[in-house]
Amino acid sequence: MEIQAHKLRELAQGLGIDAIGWADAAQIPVNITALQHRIAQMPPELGYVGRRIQERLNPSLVLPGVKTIVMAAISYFGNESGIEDMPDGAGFISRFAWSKDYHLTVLPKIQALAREIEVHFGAKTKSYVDTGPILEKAWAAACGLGFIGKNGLLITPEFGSFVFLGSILVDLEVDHPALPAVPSGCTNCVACQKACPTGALATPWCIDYERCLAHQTVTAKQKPPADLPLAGHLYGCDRCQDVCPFNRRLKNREYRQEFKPLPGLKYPELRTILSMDEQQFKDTFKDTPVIRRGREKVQMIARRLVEP
Ligand code: B12
Ligand code: SF4
Ligand code: SF4
Repeated sequence: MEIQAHKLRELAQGLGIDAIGWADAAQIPVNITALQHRIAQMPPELGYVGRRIQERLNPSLVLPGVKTIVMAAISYFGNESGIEDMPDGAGFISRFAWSKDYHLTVLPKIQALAREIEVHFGAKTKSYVDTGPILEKAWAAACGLGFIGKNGLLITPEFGSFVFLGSILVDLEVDHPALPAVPSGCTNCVACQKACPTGALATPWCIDYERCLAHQTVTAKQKPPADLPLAGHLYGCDRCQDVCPFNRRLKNREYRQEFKPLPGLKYPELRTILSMDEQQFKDTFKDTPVIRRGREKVQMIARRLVEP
């Protein structure tokens, strides 16, 4: 049996998925030498990417008999300004963390689509959002959902880069070929490289992980290097996306209900963050990605922002 492309699209649309595509699971969409080179540059906290490299390069180790990788994109952008309007004394939380954790909102949609694929087509599936051994950006590009920009992110022509990606491995083929690749829209643009406050994008497409504030404020275990400017960022960073022309033209989009910013999450006051005890921290960030970072590390960054 094959998956009918039109039915797959219909199921995805019914679940609120913004874009869907698929690719032949046997055609690994990365240059293996480049990938290994990049993995060798990753800091220890991102070591998990390299540890499961065999699975990343061979999806049949994840789902035996896999024929197709289905990739989904869900936009989380809405009509709110970014760090440029942040008041004095506040710290910036990245857009992806203004609402309930995407592992709690996006993953259930991807799992629901996987279940529909199983029921309708008698397939076996395995699905992930973020945490699986899947090169999600590269597969999304291979599925024709968008191109990888100089900021290192998957950019869709319609929804820009503020999208979460989800992947479904399926042991069946689709009855239509993959969508054509989306040509790079970066051309001579260097807006993201210029906007990066730390120089982490000095080499386009190859983010300097140690200099990236997303890493330093979300995943790093140690204090950020003393000479690295934090530029107001408390948790995550959106600068290389906010300036991107593919996102700038999205202005005035209505938020989807599940991604509406929760009160107090966008520009929290640093003094308030620093005065929080464990219970107050939990009450404020409950169910959001910030809770995974833990109070001590968030306060460690807040302290740096208050006393640079
Ligand atoms: C590890 C990780 C991180 C790390 C490293 C990021 C990175 N660039 O890989 C850190 C902590 C820094 C991070 C930050 C963020 N992340 Co992150 N992250 C991941 C994760 C778990 C794995 C990524 C991975 O495998 N990297 C492997 C390395 C080797 O990839 P790479 O650095 O891009 O290297 C490639 C390029 O250099 C490329 N390359 C080299 N030369 C050239 C030349 C050309 C022309 C091209 C096209 C490519 C190219 O080839 C290399 C090999 O493929 C994915 C989820 C997943 N399972 O995929 C989410 C994911 C990539 N993250 C995501 C998000 C939202 C973010 C943040 C925006 C969060 C935030 N606001 O703070 C930031 C963005 C920072 C940035 N500009 O990239 C989303 C991205 C959605 C999208 N539109 O692309 C993902 C897909 C999660 C999800 N399921 O939605 N992340
Ligand atoms: S997320 Fe911020 S620090 Fe990281 S590359 Fe983009 S602009 Fe630079
Ligand atoms: S800001 Fe410009 S160079 Fe950077 S990803 Fe967007 S289009 Fe490409």
